[in-house]
Amino acid sequence: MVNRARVRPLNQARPGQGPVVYWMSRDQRVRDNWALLYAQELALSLGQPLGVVFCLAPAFLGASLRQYGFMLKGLQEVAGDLADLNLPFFLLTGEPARELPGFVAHYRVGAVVSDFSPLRLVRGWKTAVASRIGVSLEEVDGHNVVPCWLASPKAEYGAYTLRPKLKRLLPAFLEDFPALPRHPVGWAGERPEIPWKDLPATLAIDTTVPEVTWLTPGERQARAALDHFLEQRLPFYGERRNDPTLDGQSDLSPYLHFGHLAAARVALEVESRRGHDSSREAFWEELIVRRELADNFCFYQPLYDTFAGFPAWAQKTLNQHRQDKREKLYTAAELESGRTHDELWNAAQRQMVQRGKMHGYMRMYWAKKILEWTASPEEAQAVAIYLNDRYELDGRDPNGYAGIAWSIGGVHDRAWFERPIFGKIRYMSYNGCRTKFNVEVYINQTREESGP
Ligand code: FAD
Ligand code: FO1
Repeated sequence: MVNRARVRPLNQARPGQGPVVYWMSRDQRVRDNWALLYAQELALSLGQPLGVVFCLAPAFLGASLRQYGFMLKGLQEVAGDLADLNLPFFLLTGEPARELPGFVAHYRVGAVVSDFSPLRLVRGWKTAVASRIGVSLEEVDGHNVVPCWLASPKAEYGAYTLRPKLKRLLPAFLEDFPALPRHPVGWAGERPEIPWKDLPATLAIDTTVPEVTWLTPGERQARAALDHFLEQRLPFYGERRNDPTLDGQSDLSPYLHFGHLAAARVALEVESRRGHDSSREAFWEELIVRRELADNFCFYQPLYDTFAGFPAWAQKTLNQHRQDKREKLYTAAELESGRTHDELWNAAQRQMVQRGKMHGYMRMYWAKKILEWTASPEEAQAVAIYLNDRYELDGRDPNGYAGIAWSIGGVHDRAWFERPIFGKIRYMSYNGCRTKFNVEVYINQTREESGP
């Protein structure tokens, strides 16, 4: 049974007669998917067919072919796996607020189940759909181990305030997933063919940011990447994760962002292993505390991508330093092309543009330098979000809005020694990086990555 504490109603309607539909958006997977498992339980209790629908929005927070290509290949694998379970997969294209109600009416759907995202755009879709369909819309948080609205009733100050709440609730929510049985009731209506290969062209997707080739999308590849991380990298994560010249991170974020892999699955696997406690602890802090803190931030702070979303102390100190002289000023275009005076920063920018995944340690330095080299914190945050969401495979994610707000606006951080421009926002320097890792090696590596 799916823990009903993971489920919350988004309208007052009750499930009616008719097929049950899982409106898939964030958790784009068949295995380990609480929203899909709950939708099936509901369908079985009503003796109804079950279908899965994904609505392809024509534009999503600056996503380009790089992200849509990765996502569509993953969805094609989902459609195939669902078919093997007697479950149809429907791909709608257009604005979800319009397409979903049309779909519900056309197939006389009796109940809709959705997964959870705290992003304003997605919440706007859900609010519109909830009010336009005459049947129930329920939301299931299968992205966080502890449902976001249960972990805390408010925006947390930092990891240190959310961590004890998660520790207390985790035992009840970190549970293994049942396998999804083949659905006994067949879907009555027709199932339109999905023109997978011509979709990008028909969707007029921005193709200026090419797909990556070093990472293969989909649930199976995500599981393989998890196994590789557990065997080869987890034991050294503690000491290697902050050295961008090493492959010390898991490289799981694109799979977690698109939901090809459940964070709870990663947590269950990490917990089942023994030894390397400091590495497992360090990884746990990022995977569970930092990631669920980011959803907490976006869920309770709707202004998560603006200056107003910064804590009061940070707004105050940044305001006090608005007039400070900027030694360097770069436009968004100069920053995007990685043509600054700082070779280390340029290397990080190059890595993001070419590889679609900047090293986690460099993201902090990268964002903080944008604050230093632009005319205002607002411009810095806007440029960082634009570049992050345009080039990162894992972009357009609460982790990104929280990461950028941490770097530029002190979110989930504390005040540090006051200095020009930054005020009391934590500062990071080129020389500081030199004490942490071999800067030349990182710079040369990213040059090689960009190829000839
Ligand atoms: P690992 O170190 O292997 O971590 C495993 C998982 O833990 C990650 O996949 C992620 O889900 C979580 N995690 C790790 N670090 C953080 C963190 N600081 N905050 C929240 N969760 C974390 N992450 C994104 O997923 N998308 C983004 O767009 C993004 N933008 C960022 C921008 C800035 C300025 C900063 C400072 C951080 C950003 N992060 C973002 C967080 C972090 O850098 C990435 O999650 C991480 O580098 C992804 O690589 P990985 O999966 O190999 O990380
Ligand atoms: N979710 C959808 O329901 N429909 C989309 O068309 C869609 C496009 C998309 C493109 C890039 C990307 O990074 C995410 C995208 N998502 C889409 C949303 C995603 O699945 C997550 O819900 C959020 O990004 C994180 O909350």
